[in-house]
Amino acid sequence: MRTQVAIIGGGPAGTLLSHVLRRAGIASVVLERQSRDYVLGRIRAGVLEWGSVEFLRANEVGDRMDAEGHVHDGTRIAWAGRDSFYIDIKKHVGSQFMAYGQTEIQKDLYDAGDRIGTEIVFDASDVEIHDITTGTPHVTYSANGDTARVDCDYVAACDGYHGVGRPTIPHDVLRTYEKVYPFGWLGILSETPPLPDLVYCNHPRGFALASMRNPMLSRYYVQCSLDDTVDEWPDERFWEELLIRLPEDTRDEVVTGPSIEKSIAPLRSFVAEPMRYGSLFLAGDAAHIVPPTGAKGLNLAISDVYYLSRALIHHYERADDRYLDNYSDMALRRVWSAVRFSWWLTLLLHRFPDQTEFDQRAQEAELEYLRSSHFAQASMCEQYAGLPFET
Ligand code: RFL
Ligand code: PHB
Repeated sequence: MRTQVAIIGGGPAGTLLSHVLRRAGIASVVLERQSRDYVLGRIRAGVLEWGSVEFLRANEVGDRMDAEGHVHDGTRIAWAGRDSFYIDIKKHVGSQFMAYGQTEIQKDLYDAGDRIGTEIVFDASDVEIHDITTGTPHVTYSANGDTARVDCDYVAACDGYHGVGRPTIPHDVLRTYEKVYPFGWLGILSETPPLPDLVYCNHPRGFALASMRNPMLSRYYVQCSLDDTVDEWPDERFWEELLIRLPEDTRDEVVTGPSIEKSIAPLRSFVAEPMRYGSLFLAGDAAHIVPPTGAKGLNLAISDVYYLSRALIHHYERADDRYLDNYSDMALRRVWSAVRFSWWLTLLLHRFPDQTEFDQRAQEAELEYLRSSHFAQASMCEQYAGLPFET
């Protein structure tokens, strides 16, 4: 098989890239290790920056998002059981965000792919990248017991944190930066009406977050120990803990019910540089991970695809490699800014096992500053809403 761009990973980054390229007449093949149903069953992100919303719209995969997603002007923050305060993002920076599940975006992308004829191979195992510095790379994989080969001009590794793309880059070229946090997030989905706003809470017993997917689907999280298992958290315990951590002004509004999904995710910050090696480009979680506190992971995957698709389109349509050559630097500027913001918000809102009384008081002072200062709120809003894409 011969194509122009071989894409490894059929998550949001890989499928969006193949979709945008296909619209520009550039051929690609996506190799996804899992089945389509498996990918669609993973519950993950729920918040889209406006730049992500506009990029999806511009590529005609935004209709259902616009019909079913929920536009928000701001978000709530609470601490130490006090009443929450509203941070009005629209007022401070003129931007909004959209609550729309990653699962739904993934479904929209697969459906759009069926319509416009993008090529996705599901259940592709043993993917390997070859000759990445030669200018004539190829990728091999196994499917249905056979081995297949894809010859291509470029390889885009959109294969997430545990993929094969990043380890293909030699150790003496790749530089990685990592911070692991000493807790996880236990998340549940329940078919109950959500609170009207997202509410982020810092409570003495740990962080909590109220979020949503649609008018009858709520998403809630509580900070938990890394040793905890889902079995140790029956629904009754989850709801009891969530209600303790939520501020009084929101507690009474929460409608509880049986969970339909429950999972624990560890929190990590991670960046790999550079995001290009020879003909290989990394995009999305393959190159970077952020703790979910800032709601940035999916948005970074989308902005990487924005930069990479533009670079490939300029290469094929105009023989202009300026954006390809700048891809790593340009993408990493946005990545580091989101990594810093996600780290900062994680420090502000969580209780750390080794937190001293000094740390505690400094954290409270910062929360008070955020509550009372227009400037602190504007800075947070600018980053939560997402920095603009570079031209
Ligand atoms: P993905 O989604 O991991 O997709 C990678 C795909 O590659 C496949 N794959 C392979 N395929 C072939 N061969 C191999 N060797 C392969 N190895 C892996 C995998 O099967 C998979 O299908 O990466 P991508 O596309 O870069 O997308 C990134 C996002 O999924 C991720 O950043 C977000 O979900 C993070 N995230 C959030 N991001 C936000 O922007 N807003 C949020 O509100 C938000 N909330 C979250 C989150 C992540 C969470 N978890 C579970 C970590 C909340 C949570 C709880
Ligand atoms: C979610 O709805 O899953 C969600 C929302 C906001 C975050 C993280 C996750 O910061």
